Amino acid sequence: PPILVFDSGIGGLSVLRELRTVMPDRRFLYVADDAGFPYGGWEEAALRDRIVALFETLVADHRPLLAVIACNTASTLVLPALRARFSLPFVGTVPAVKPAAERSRSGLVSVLATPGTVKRDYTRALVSEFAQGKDVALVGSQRLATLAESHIRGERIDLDEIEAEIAPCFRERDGRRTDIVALACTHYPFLANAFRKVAPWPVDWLDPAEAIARQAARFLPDRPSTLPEGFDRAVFTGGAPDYPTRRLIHGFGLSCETP
Ligand code: DGN
Repeated sequence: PPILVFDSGIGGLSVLRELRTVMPDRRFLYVADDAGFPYGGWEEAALRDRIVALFETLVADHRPLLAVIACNTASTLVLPALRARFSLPFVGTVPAVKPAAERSRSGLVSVLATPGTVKRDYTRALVSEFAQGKDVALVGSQRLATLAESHIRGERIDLDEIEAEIAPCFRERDGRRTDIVALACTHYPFLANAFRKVAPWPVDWLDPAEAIARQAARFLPDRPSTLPEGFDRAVFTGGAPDYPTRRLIHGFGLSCETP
């Protein structure tokens, strides 16, 4: 059985990449709920119901060993419901507030995410629990996940637009400046080079994918003796994806399927 990696789109591939490095002898099933993309603007109860309903089918059809919710917008909302409903282990991706706060020397930290993740009670609780004494800006962008999707597909992206989206992350107080920006949407690591190009000054861009992969590996201590034959697969809830998406998916060594 595979490890299921779930996102609203192709951003979770940034997590899949690290999962494969840490667990090279596992099979993966990548699920993109592109019919629901983007998750950032969804009403909370409706999004929770949608994801739990999708997992009813996914768990019944594929019997995964473990599921990685490679999406902050979903993880900050739906993990308790998934864990209550299904007996397999779930690993989530939630904003890396604690490591960002620990690593910052200036005390000015930003968390860049979707509007959904930024407004969650869960995210607010992380900040009050783990970033005491630090000045944390929660920055929600409606556009960046879509720009990342375009960029990953090889389309041109407008750097001025990216510059405007990340501008609120950069703050100055009493001669101190933001020195860490946590990437709290799995789409954003694909834009990291663009972010570096347009940032007003250098900062650490914190990508939690590797830590998530190591955490997932701890749930599966026994390694399979041989890798089962065949390809890792990708499933899109919106039906057959367009050509650039298929090319990208094949580039990740995944075969494309419709559910
Ligand atoms: N990749 C998702 C996340 O980490 O929050 C969200 C992308 C989206 O649906 N807007």
